[in-house]
Amino acid sequence: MATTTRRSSGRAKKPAASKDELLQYYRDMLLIRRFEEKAGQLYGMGLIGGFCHLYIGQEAVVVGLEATAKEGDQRITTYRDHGHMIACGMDPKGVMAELTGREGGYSRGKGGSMHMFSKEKHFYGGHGIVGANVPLGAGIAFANKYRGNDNVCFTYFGDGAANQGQVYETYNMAELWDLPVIFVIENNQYAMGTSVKRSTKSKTLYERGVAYGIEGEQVDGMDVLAVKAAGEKAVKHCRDGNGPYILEVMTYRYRGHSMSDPAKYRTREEVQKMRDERDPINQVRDLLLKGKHATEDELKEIDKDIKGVVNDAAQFAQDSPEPAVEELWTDIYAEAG
Ligand SMILES: Cc1ncc(C[n+]2csc(CCOP(=O)(O)OP(=O)(O)O)c2C)c(N)n1
Ligand SMILES: [Mg+2]
Repeated sequence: MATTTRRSSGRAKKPAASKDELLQYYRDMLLIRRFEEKAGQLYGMGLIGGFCHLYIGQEAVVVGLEATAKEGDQRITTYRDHGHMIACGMDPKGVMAELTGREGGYSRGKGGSMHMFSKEKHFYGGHGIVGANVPLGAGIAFANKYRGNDNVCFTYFGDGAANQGQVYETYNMAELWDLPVIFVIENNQYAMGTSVKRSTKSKTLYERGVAYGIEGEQVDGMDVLAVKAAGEKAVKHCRDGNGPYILEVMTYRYRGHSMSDPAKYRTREEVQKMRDERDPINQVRDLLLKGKHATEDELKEIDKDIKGVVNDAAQFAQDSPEPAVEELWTDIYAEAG
C-alpha cells in the first residue's frame, strides 16, 4: 500500500469550472450562510435552546465535497452539522423546525441542533462527543465493503478531534481492511478556545496517516474548487478499493465555537481579515463576475431567492407545534423484527 502524502496545489492552480457549476456552488454556499445567520437570529430571540454551533465561514468544505458524492454515499459529522444537512439535500424547513424543538423537525423536535438524521439522504448525524463519530464512519464504510457496493462514507471531524485516541485506532483498522472512508479533517484552527498551535506540534494533521499507510493531503478549504478537486481524487481512491484517504481541509469559522463563546482567544482583526480576504462565497462571486457569467443584479436575485427559502423555513419552524407530551415515550426503542 502506498504511503505518500502531499499538499494540494489548489490555490496556485485553480481548476476550471463552468458557469453552471459556479452558480450551483454560489447558491449552495449562500443557502448555508443565510440559514446559519437566521439560526443565529432565532437563537438570540430565545426560539432555539441548548447548544447551537454555526458553520459560517466553512461552507466551501461541505459544498465542494458534496459535489463529488453519488447516490448512496454516506456522511457523518459532528455537532457543527447544519451545513452538512443542507448540502446533502435535507429540507431546511425540517432542520430549522428541529433547531426550534418543533414537531416538524427531523427528530420531531426532540433532538435539537446536534441530533438529526436522514435515512433518505444517508446522513448519520450530528454527534456531540468529540471524535466519537470517526469510528462510526469507518463502520458505515465497513458495511459498504461487506455489501460489495462502491459507496464511500464522508467522515467529518475537527482539528481538536484529530488529537483523540479513537481516531488512530480507526485509522489503523480502516487501512488494514481497505475501508472506503474519507476522513475529512475540518481544520478551522480552533477547538473551542484552543488554537491548533497550542494543541499540537504537528505542522500538518493529514500526515499522521503515514504511520498507518493512509494517503492524504492538505487542501485550501476556503476555495470550493480546490476542495472539489481534492475530493474527486479522494473519492476515486476509495471507490477503486484502495482503502481510506485523509483530507485536511484548511478552513475558518467566523462565529464563536457555539452561541455562548466569549471569543477572547482571537482578535476581531484576525476574523475580519479572513472575511475580507478569504471568504469562500466572495471568491466564487468574483469568479462569476469576472468571467461575465452573472451580473451584480442577477446575484442579488439569487440572494433574494435564498432569503425567501430561509424565511419560509423559519416561518415553518415557528408555525409547527411543540411535540406533545406523549412523544416523551416514542422513538426510544426500535421495533423488533
Ligand atoms: C470527548 C469530548 N471531550 C470534550 C468535549 C467538549 N468539546 C465540545 S466541542 C470541543 C472542541 C472540538 O474542536 P474541533 O474538533 O476542532 O471542532 P470544531 O468545534 O472546531 O468544529 C470540545 C473540546 C466533547 N464534546 N467531547
Ligand atoms: Mg476546530
